[in-house]
Amino acid sequence: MDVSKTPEVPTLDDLIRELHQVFDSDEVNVEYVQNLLAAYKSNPIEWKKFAKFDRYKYTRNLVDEGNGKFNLMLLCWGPSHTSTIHDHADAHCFMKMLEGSLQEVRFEWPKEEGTEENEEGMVEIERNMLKLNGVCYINDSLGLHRVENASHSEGAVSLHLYCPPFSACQIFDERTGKKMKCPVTFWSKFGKKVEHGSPKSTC
Ligand code: 2CO
Ligand code: FE2
Repeated sequence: MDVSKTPEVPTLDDLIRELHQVFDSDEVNVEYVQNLLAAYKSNPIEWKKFAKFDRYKYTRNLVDEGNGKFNLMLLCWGPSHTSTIHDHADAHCFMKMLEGSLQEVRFEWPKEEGTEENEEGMVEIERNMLKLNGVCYINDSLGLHRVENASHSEGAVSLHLYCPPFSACQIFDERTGKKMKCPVTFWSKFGKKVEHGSPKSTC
């Protein structure tokens, strides 16, 4: 594979095929993956079957398990839906907009609990607007983030790739920096709704 050239990625199936190839190797070339995701132009016909919304909370919808190397999922954000501030469990996180737009707010890792520096709450580093077909990347060394659908009327859909896959992350209280472990659950897998036992926990 020549990583200096980005191949054409006409369809979502092509994108998934290319991603399988890249993540076959143990080294992740972040820039190459970003370029691949950017090369795919969102076509709703190809991903509509995975896009399942909930009224109250954004949903995670598993698209592909990447041979155990990565998880590819669609996140569906209703108007005003927002995530908590969270980390990415030592994984690479790539994110591409498929519909609508989202705001990403980045934060520094909080100082130790109970110290004076911690009293001001969490420190914001930057804000990025993610527009249709745009791509962004984060990992724990770059900080934490919260993702928000700032629109009060329009939904948004984003494609996320996590490598390696993870089933729990940490969430943070913006005011105190206090952290909690939180499971990462799916609303649907491969286009089929997951039946949640109780409690229906997701962060
Ligand atoms: N990591 C968040 C989640 O899976 C979404 S924000 O983009 O990484 O809920
Ligand atoms: Fe995230």
